[in-house]
Amino acid sequence: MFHIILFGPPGSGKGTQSEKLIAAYGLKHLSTGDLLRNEINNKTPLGLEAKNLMDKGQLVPDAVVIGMISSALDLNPNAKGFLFDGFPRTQAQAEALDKLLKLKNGEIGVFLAMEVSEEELVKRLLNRGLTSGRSDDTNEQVIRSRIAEYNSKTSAVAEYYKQFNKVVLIKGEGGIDEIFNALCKEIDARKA
Ligand code: B4P
Repeated sequence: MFHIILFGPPGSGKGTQSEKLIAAYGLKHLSTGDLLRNEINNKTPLGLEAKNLMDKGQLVPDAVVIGMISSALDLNPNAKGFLFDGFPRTQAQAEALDKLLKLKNGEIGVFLAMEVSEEELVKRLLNRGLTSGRSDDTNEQVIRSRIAEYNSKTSAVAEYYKQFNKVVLIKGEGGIDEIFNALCKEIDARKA
């Protein structure tokens, strides 16, 4: 089993590239953002709590997202491998993921970190907000809070995986296919 973490700030292309990668490699896509939006759409108590935080650009508590990922892993015992998109976002989440994978005799194969400038991120997300219906994409202040949350809490996750030599930096600006090809090259080099 080969597991991938697709990492980067909000708007860096994680969701966009995940769709292409799962089609190319037959992986099971686990996006904590999608799982949370599903809870919000179903108006569950967890969804109501998450919406409150997401609308302010803040992270949802670690215990909530770790619980969601743990259940998703259990629900997919026959997956060829997982593509983690938007998870882990804190060191506590990273440590929990490593433990969960170890229980299944697995580990992360590669940590792909996409790098995009702040101005490009804001531009992309405001643009997506015109059509996505996502309340966290329509307000520039909220977008900047999400980026600040990434810089203060999430970027350190890359440092955590550097100690295991798993981190590869990918230029996340340019054409979608060009970026996809760069991601595939790194995956193929490690999968073989
Ligand atoms: P997520 O759902 O993970 O969303 P995201 O980071 O905003 O978007 P993503 O990075 O996938 O978007 P993409 O670039 O593909 O998180 C939402 C919220 O959920 C978080 O703020 C947090 O509150 C909460 N949350 C989620 N996971 C959590 C966790 N683990 N712990 C705690 N809280 C958590 O797309 C952006 C736009 O860019 C699109 O319009 C796309 O078309 C465009 N784009 C993509 N690639 C491009 C390119 N190369 N050139 C031009 N445009 C491009």
